[in-house]
Amino acid sequence: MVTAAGIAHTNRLPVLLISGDAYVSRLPDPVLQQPENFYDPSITCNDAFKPLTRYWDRIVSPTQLMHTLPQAIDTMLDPETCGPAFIGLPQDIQGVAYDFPEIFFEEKIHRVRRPEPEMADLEDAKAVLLGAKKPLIISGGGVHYSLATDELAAFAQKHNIPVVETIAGRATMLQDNPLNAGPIGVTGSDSANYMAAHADVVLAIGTRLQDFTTGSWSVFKNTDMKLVTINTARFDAIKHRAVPVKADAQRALLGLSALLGDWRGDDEWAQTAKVQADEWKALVHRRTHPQPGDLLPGTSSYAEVIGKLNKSMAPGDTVLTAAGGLPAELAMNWQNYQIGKFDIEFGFSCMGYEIAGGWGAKIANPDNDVVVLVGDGSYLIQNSDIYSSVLSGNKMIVVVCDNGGFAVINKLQKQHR
Ligand SMILES: Cc1ncc(C[n+]2csc(CCOP(=O)(O)OP(=O)(O)O)c2C)c(N)n1
Ligand SMILES: [Mg+2]
Repeated sequence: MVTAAGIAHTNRLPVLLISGDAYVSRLPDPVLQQPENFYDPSITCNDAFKPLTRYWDRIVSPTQLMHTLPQAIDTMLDPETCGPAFIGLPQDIQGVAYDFPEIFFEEKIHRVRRPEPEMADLEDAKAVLLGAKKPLIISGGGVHYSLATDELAAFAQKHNIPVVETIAGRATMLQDNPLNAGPIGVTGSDSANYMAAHADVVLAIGTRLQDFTTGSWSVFKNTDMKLVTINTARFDAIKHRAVPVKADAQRALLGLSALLGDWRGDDEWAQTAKVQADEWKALVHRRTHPQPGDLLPGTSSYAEVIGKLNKSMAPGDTVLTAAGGLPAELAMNWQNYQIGKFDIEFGFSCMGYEIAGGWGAKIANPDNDVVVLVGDGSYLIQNSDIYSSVLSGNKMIVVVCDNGGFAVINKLQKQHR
């Protein structure tokens, strides 16, 4: 559960974690599986969730639930604070009765908020963009979370700005959009990284700009590059001396577009994005269609598997992976024939997410197929999840790519000898 909390925290996913906790009375201490902290008896195992949750509480009186449950729910649903919430229920308190008021159990429909941008922030962002010769949009996972993919495409087209995608932001723009310059970063494309290297203004939308996106800040080569951000979270919006628009991505794109009016980015620059992306697509085609002599006889490559999947999946089908060599291969080689329906867990790149994640994706998309890509190493720690998914009647397709071990780790070990 702690690992799951970490993944949810990093990827900003709402999860409510409820766990038993040590006796508040301490009379039966120590009970089985109670590690006992020597210097602070109020610390229990559950304190391990604190760095990995957005809301944490230990219920030492049932009355506290009247405050804590609404706080936990709202924390998970607020786009700024969204992430896991934790509630610890000590063993003796679980047995304490309390006459809750009936009103507490009334059904409540929650609406996910869309924070509006402040005009002053939009004006600042506009001023920077108007000075841009080579503007570039980085589209992150927040664009998906905000359901802002239509607004992204409209904004990019109206203002003639090339777009590159982070891993979480993959499939926010269709592949055949001439402004789509590919995935950025360490596991990204030469085209996107070329654009990032030359950009003078970067508009980063719904991204926390993690190291695989920025290549540990090596992808931007223009020392005068200016960063504008759109993010619901202040924490992300103000990173790296950005000019921040702290707002929902959809609302901010609409607001900024209205302010920019007919302003359009440079045609030659936009054309560069297309030339670069076409070169990249040719390379992807070559990688996904190995020629005789490229591979050992009788073997296949990750890229080839991904290329075949990409072609064979029906609209509405989801592809998903998390750890090993597959995230990079999928991020690089996937062509966005549809928006979304694509999930690489790369906040942690956590082995163990794949099949459980696919199971969740199937629950969310019961009418379509979910294809889970998993390495042989990751498969070893989660094959029993398949059993659970079958028991619950959620069919998924699991593609196990067996390269005889922890290949990515082996490669890293050898490279850094
Ligand atoms: C829970 C967890 N433990 C350890 C790691 C570190 N790790 C990353 S990839 C990997 C090996 C994965 O092997 P496999 O699934 O066969 O993929 P391959 O590297 O062969 O592509 C390990 C141990 C991790 N990402 N997650
Ligand atoms: Mg392997």
